[in-house]
Amino acid sequence: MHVLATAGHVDHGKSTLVRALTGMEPDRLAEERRRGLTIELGYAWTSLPSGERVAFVDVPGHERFLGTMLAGVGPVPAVMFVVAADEGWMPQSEEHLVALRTLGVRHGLLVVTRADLADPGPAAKDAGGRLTEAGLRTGPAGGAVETLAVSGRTGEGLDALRAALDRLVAALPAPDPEAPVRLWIDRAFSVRGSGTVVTGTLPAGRVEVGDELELDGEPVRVRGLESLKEQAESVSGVARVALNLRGRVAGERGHALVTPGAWTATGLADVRVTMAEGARGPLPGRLTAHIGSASVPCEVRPLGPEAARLRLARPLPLHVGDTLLLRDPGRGQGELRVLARATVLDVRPPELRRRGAARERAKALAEASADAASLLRTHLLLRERELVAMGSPPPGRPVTGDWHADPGHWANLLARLPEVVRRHADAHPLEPAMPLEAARHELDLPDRRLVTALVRPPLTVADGRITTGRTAAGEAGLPAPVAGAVRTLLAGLSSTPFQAPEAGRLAELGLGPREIAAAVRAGALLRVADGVVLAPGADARAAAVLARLPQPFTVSQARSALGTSRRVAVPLLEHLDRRGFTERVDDVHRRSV
Ligand SMILES: Nc1nc2c(ncn2[C@@H]2O[C@H](COP(=O)(O)OP(=O)(O)O)[C@@H](O)[C@H]2O)c(=O)[nH]1
Ligand SMILES: [Mg+2]
Repeated sequence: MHVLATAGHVDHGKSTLVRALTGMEPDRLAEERRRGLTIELGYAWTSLPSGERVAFVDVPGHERFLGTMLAGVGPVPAVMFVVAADEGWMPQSEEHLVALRTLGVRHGLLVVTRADLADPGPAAKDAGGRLTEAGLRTGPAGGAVETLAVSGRTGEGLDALRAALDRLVAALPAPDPEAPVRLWIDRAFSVRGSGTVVTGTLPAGRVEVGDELELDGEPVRVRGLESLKEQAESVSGVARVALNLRGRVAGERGHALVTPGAWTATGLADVRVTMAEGARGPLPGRLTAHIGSASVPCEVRPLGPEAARLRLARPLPLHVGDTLLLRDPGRGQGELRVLARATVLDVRPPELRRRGAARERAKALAEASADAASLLRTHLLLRERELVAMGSPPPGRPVTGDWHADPGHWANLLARLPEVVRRHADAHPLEPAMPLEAARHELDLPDRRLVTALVRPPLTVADGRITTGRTAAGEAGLPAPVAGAVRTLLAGLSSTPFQAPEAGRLAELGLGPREIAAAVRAGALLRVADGVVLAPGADARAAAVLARLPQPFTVSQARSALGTSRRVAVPLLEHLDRRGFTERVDDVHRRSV
């Protein structure tokens, strides 16, 4: 199936033409029929000579309904542009063409209607030239727009138009059936007994009965599916679809049903602004942004000559590369209201707090494309699913897990890590190996796995810490000053192995509680109590001395046999009890075990 929208000035014969082609009535409202004026979007369909089915979204041409016209054209890939032979090019012909050009609609054909009332030649020549100039074409790329003269009244020219429509749809690019779904709702209503029904033009992707989609962040289940009034189990874009949704769903025009996780719902977007043909800047600060069937008030913050930040009145599901049309709802009659195209470059723009941040951002945006490489340049590190939700498939391989990195940023991190680890080692000589978490914090990384991925020889990771790889094994991993102090202390203990040095002596050697703890961890000292340290193995030697005493013995006997003070003897004996070298007999006696 293919979906085409109509376009053109009011009363030029759009609805009459759709009626003549399809036998269906696009103007469904009583008011529309009474006034002979399209107010709402109309829907009708038919089969072309080739058998291809084509559905029309018939739009209003009246200038008051430009918003509705844009909602109809927004999700549609091609147009049937209508100009009346007896009136020729008119203001809304111009406005619609500017809108199509701004939205990037490339495919279409020109129908000069009311050919029974006037010679279609002059209108065809004039309008044909304008459409071709606007880049519209009917056939393959590089071709021109085809022009057909018809009369909706006599039926003249309709067969030729049907053949031309076949040529038009044959040249339309085939949409990707695997694309994520974004179905802009153009109608929503409740059907008694079957919940909510929403309709729209599905531009790409596939919807199936039973699918779970999201509407404004809420999950919704597709209970039933119709396309052109026929029930279906599954429909691929491009197609007109009607979805029956389970439960009471607050769907309305301008909101979209989307594949969960595949879009970024955002109220803030950084964009490249391209002024519409004939529009002049600077842009007013308040405009209406149109995309799909949505029209949302927005604030425009200019950042640079072509860059701006849009703050939308409500979040929309966007991808980078999306095109928004910016319109001035306040303009009066005869003035061009379509002002600019905004190409989305970032859907999660960074805050601009620092002085000069806006100027820097404008520079970055000027060089940005709507792709993952540009997103990574701004965001530095992104997970695969974030890139997907932003609308850019990940480039190349992840740096670790599902993380993708800007190559420049990653190289910079690789260069910084050894320095960070070295600084940590210098600041923490007793525990020189840097915890991964500390390195993560220091490098401001969102995931510890990224730190691990940055470790390159001579750095190594063990037990959740990064070592510089320069610690000498001979000193049991102790920094040189501590190792030296320990050596001095042990030398002093060699002749009097149980005379643990006093606190003053330890301080003199620079051995505070942390240095002692490190030396004990390294196996260079034996700590029997707070502030009481001996050489490693001193406890076994003490046990041997005590075993030669008459059993049981008192603390006092032990103290003199060991040649030390009570300050050392009492905790040393308790230590020996704990180690199982000695045991208590009563309150005053112990014996060797
Ligand atoms: N004579 C003649 N009148 C036409 C033709 N097409 C449309 N009209 C008339 O022009 C008026 C506007 O047509 P309509 O289809 O509503 O225009 P729209 O506003 O572009 O949808 C109606 O009165 C139609 O009957 C045509 O080919 N020949
Ligand atoms: Mg009409």
